[in-house]
Amino acid sequence: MRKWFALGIVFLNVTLWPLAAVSQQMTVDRDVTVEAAWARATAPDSKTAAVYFTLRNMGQSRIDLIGVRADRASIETLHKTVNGAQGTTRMSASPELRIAPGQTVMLEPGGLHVMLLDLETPLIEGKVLPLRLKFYDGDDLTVDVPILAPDADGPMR
Ligand SMILES: [Cu+2]
Repeated sequence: MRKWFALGIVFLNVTLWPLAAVSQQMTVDRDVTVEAAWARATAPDSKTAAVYFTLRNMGQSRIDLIGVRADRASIETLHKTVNGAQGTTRMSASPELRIAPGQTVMLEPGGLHVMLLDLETPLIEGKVLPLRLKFYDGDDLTVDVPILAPDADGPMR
């Protein structure tokens, strides 16, 4: 996993087949990639954090991300930052994320992000946060999210 992240891309298969049967191959019709995952380090007393990544649907069918889980937080939600009147911003919850075939969805500052609430321990720069993505068809995917500096703008490309 770590080596793949050094390349910036993790390939994964989203399929109903048993995992062992597909671990060495790409499925033709249900493929999603997760790229450029990152999060900012948090202050010691902070209870919230945002996680960003890019999802790409390489397959032929729609992919629905229906949930996210991190062991160190008690609540995880999909958020969207919305610009309001008078230059204010607020965040609203998105129940799920639908990715059409060929579509790329970027979670990034100022837009969609995964919000972690009630963090038990702060996110430390240089460490990795395992994040489990859950898809509608029942498949899970764990992404090792690199934790960057508190003022980072994103992973180096
Ligand atoms: Cu948020």
